[in-house]
Amino acid sequence: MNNPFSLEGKVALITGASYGIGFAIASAMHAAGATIVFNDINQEKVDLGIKAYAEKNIKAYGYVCDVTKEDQVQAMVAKIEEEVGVIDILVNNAGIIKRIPMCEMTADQFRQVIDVDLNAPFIVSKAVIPSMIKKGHGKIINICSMMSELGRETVSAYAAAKGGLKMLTRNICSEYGEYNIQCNGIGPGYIATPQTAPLREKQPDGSMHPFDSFIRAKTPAGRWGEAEDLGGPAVFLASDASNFVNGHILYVDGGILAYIGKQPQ
Ligand code: NAP
Ligand code: GCO
Repeated sequence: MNNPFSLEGKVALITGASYGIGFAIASAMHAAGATIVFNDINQEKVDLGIKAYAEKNIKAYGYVCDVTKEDQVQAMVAKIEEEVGVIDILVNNAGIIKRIPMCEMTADQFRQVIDVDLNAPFIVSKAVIPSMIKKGHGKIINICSMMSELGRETVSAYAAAKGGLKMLTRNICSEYGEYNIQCNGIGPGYIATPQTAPLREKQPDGSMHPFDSFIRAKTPAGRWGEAEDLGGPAVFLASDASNFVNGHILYVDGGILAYIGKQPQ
């Protein structure tokens, strides 16, 4: 019986994957046999990514593309199909966050977050689905968030985008499931990457950032997640092992969504 978790012979595009969560997911998919394709917003970041993959003995194909620009995305997908092959697995990973109190956030700042975190997954998914239909199968994995379920101060745009991304995931499942395309989400908890670095900075007196202590108290595991913690769940959702899993958001959060938080001692 074939290994249902194998990604041998599959082409995986992970957006925004020069580093961080995207890089860890791409590395895990490579270990499962996938050919890795990634993009980043400028050549310098793509070159950094190619070097970082090479240091792990991964030959990755890198493309410069701003995922919010439909013309760039269409051109990138066409180039990938010509140079590497039809995309079997898409991970909509590229994302930004702006931590600003809502009433101090400009409409343009709000729109920028929605553009990358919600509009871009729509644009990139729309670009890859036609070839997936022709090929008879496809996997789309949207990187959602705990903020697909919960809010907190200063992340209104991000939570709105990630909440919308949860429903875009369910809608792609609904519209394209009949073509053997599975669209699911991964909802990471708090992961130690450049995106959350400001929340973990040591204080001037050397103490932990208050948010760091807050998250550790809210996570049963008592720790931040590592980007590598997302690799296995991503391989599962990219593989034949999940062919009857569709429209599901898999939370990889150390249990934070299940837990009221450490009680006072
Ligand atoms: P990160 O370290 O900030 O990396 C984000 C990546 O997306 C970077 O490579 C960035 O490229 C790229 N990107 C941003 N805008 C782009 C655009 N318009 N076009 C192409 N690439 C673009 O973030 P991360 O922590 O790895 O997060 C990755 C994903 O996981 C995001 O969707 C994030 O919302 C989500 N997430 C993160 C956490 C967490 O705790 N870290 C938890 C839940 C969900 P540049 O460096 O060139 O800007
Ligand atoms: C924040 C964090 C979170 C994480 C993640 C949690 O400021 O609250 O950046 O948004 O990035 O999305 O799942």
